[in-house]
Amino acid sequence: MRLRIIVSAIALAGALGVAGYVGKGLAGPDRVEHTDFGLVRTATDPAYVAAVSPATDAAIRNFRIPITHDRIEIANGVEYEVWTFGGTVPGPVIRVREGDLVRITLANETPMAHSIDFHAARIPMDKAFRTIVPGEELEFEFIANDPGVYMVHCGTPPVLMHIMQGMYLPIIVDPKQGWGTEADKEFVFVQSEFYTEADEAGQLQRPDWEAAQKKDASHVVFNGRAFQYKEHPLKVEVGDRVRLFVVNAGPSLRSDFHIVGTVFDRVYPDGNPDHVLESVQTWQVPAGGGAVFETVFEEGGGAGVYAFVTHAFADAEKGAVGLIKVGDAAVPAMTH
Ligand SMILES: [Cu+2]
Repeated sequence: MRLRIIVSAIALAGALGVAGYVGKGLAGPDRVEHTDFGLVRTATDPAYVAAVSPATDAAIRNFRIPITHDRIEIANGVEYEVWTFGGTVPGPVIRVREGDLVRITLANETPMAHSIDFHAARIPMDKAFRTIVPGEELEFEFIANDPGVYMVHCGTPPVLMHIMQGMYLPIIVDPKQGWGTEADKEFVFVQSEFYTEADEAGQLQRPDWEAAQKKDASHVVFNGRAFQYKEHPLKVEVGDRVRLFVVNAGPSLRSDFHIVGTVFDRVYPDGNPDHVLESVQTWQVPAGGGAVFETVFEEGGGAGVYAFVTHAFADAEKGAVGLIKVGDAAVPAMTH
């Protein structure tokens, strides 16, 4: 057990950072970090914070993840009762480095049974990913030995229901040797779909189990809300190298990830740099998968507005479209 010295220090996450309460340990081999996602929620107003900060140099990382039931807006004027990790959909971004010891404390603060499944972990599911009852806490740990970007989700049956209700988050495992390039900006996109129908009053949406079984989504979204980055474009500078961590939470649809107006310099399927592909137009991220995409918005042709989409356009039409504003471009009025 290397967890010996913990120096408590409060540091609210930066404007771009991972939300949480962070206590940092001393430098050296026992560097320890604590993050409680119950204390500060990831900002979602006016849009879920897609920009991510670099990982700190901690080697042991403790995360407390509360499970909650909340009401959020999944599209303009569409409120929905969701089940969450950390109060938001998706839940908070977790970022660690290859080789880090990751310690999870899962706290079920809801009236029903839930669980958590880390795709980045090699760990017996019957222990770490077991379902916990209301009020119960579960602790487990793993070493993040596989670099990439991964889905984390509730695995309690019916899993389709727990995922369509919002129970997922991304985890980034930075490669030990780095990504091979210097990114100027980094963003996380979690694609997912909702299956909802209006209640009798036409106000609150409720889950549509039949539609979910037929994969007939009502909304397909990046980071939990339809069209949010079309209304609030992400901003980068001309010449920036942009790295995108894309996770497809599903529960059932694929993501054919594409940026209108550029070609990806690099794509790392599963987010592992050993899998590098070069000059890619569109890459499919399967439900339950992830990939890292990089592109440079070059000087010259760079300034302007670019759209990121799933190129499965029946899904893009339901909300999975966003904009990246490069330099001082005016954002034109666009239809979906
Ligand atoms: Cu659940």
